[in-house]
Amino acid sequence: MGFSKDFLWGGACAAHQFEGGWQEGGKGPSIADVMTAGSNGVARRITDGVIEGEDYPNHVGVDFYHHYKEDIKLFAEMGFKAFRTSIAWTRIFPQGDEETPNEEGLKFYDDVFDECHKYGIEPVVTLSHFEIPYGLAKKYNGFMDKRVIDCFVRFAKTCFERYNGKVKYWMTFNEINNQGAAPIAHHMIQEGGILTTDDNPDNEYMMYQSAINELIASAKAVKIAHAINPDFMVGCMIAYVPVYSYSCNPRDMMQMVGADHKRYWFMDVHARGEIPAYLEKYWQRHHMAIALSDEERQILKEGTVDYIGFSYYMSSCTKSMDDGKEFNFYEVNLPALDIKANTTDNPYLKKSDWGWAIDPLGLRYSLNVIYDRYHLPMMVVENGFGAYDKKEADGSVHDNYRISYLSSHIQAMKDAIDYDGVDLIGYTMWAPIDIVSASTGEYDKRYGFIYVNYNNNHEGDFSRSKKDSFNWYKHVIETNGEEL
Ligand code: P53
Repeated sequence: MGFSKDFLWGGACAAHQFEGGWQEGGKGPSIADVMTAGSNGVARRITDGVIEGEDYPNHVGVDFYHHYKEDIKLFAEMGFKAFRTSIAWTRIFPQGDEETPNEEGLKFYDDVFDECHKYGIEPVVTLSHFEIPYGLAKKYNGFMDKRVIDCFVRFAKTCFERYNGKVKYWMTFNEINNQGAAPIAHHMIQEGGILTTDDNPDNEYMMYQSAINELIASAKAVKIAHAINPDFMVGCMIAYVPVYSYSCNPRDMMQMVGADHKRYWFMDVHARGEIPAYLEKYWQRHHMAIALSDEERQILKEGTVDYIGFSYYMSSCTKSMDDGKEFNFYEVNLPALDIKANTTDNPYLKKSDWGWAIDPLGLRYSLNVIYDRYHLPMMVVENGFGAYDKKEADGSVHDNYRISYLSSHIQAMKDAIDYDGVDLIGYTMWAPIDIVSASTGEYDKRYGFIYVNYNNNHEGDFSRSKKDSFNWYKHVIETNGEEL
């Protein structure tokens, strides 16, 4: 009973949010390098190149680039079995479309992965985590151009070959489905490298076209990975925010189905290799001519994923709009960005300071729904609690709210294993060390077990210290999740 003996306990970060060193070792600019800092409730802006005087928090991150030995040592002290991070694409291909990779960038990740293995930590690697080269965005409008598929595949193949023997678990595109909830500029730029604006009427079409191109790129990468090493496990990465029906009104229930279709078709393609019928119908009805050849459809079929990686932070809730003739409205729930459509507060749940509904049982629900649908192994590759932490005069941080969030979610996973029999292979919480928030670009939205002395006003020396949750998580891993 409980978690398997070889369960992958660990933590997850993404290169652009914690490495810093944005121009070191020959690195080129990524899309994250032209994103300004926002704040709670204020979205980040994308600038036309790097403009002097603007605040770009990802340029420095929390300086993992120079602290990786110290940080990995702290992860090891907690007993991590796995560490999920991403490879910054622009360290390897600075502009994105070069023929040959940048050796200095490749060497950096050799060092990071070697450091992990020194402590018996298994690296779990995302290839593209909101870090598409800015060069590809500028020159090709990102994944709108099919040539960018080849750029990604070259990047993926380079990594598979180079880190064969050091990395076994891979993911292709982080939270590829966020752009599906609502084709807003922020997500389209972040996930597809498409330099668009919120008022562009072509956003929805572009979102579908570029997402399809990303899925083709992902499928090609999966095939290449297995040819290089049949033991490689290549997964997808979906932002799983289950949508609940507000009531038992059949209209609300159908609204829920429609919202699910908008968000999760990406997972259907990744796992089943086919465009779901509801999506083909949607494209037809809305006269969207999506370029997808028979040959590409075949690639999708042949490049299905080995496991489902997903993030879980919150659930959302939807209510039908009585004027609707069809039940496929957009569903989004990003209150921190003040984006809300057809979602409604769930009266049974409390929220974080950023408006994310706290719902541990929703994780058990999600594990069931996903497992029932695909029967594939699953990994919860992100789950965590962003909060304002208070550092006491003696340097301690009493983050019992984080412990309570994480322990209730781990209990939910345990129940899903013990009662529902789902196949869960790992849990990498987000994020073991404080880093820059993706949605708001803040330092003060903290997730870590490890406190980083740095804040929104760029004050601090990046020194690391342990919060109360550090020893708590260490004990969780020691007892293999038995004592929460
Ligand atoms: P931040 C939206 C909804 C759920 C997760 O988010 C999301 C997003 C988009 O921001 O992102 C993931 O930092 C993402 C990470 C991110 C983390 O969740 O906005 O994969 O890069 O940092 C937490 O609080």
